[in-house]
Amino acid sequence: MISHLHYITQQTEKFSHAELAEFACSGGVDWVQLRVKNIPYDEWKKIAIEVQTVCKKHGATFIINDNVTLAKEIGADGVHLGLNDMNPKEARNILGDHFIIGGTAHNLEEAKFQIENKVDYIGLGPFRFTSTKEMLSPIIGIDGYKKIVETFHETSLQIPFIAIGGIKVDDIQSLLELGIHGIAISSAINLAENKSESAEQFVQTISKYLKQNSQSI
Ligand code: TZP
Ligand code: MG
Repeated sequence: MISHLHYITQQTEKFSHAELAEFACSGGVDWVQLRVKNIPYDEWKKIAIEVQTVCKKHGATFIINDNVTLAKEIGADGVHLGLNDMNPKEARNILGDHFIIGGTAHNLEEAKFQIENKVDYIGLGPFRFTSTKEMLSPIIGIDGYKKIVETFHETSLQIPFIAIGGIKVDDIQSLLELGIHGIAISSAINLAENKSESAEQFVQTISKYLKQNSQSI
């Protein structure tokens, strides 16, 4: 089951990835993606094991960004792959059927590509501008999501879409109403004054929406 709320870690001046994951999971987050850039494999592995420990304690799903080898080595629950990372089919050959493989898409064509490559979910973004990611692709916006979701509804290609990029609590309803499966957030928790409380707000808002629309989180 792909969670409706994906939390993405970030190195901040004050807190480690594991500390931030702990705040998020204490607020009820049940899916954590470790997002680390430009560090040596051994350091990455150390951080990954710390975050994995937090996830295990809370029963949260643990996804590693970019690195299939590391996900396999430490037994993460899955990987998230961008378009410049390993091809999802190759990753599936290495990881087998029990790992979750997510892929990034910025538009309709890339979403089709990811579905053809048999990813389990698509991180589709950016919803709006965010400074969390460098070299940001063009903003999709609510109208862009609507078009993409509608196009897929008319086809046999079905996949959980996770909206990402600058998402706030107030965006949840309008995104889920379109048929978007869930959202991914980073700075809304990592840069919040009270991180667990912010996480809790996202969890509760999504849960309330899904209850009203008779799905379970
Ligand atoms: N891809 C697009 S935005 C983003 C990634 C990994 C980071 C999350 O953005 P935000 O605004 O911090 O939630
Ligand atoms: Mg990547």
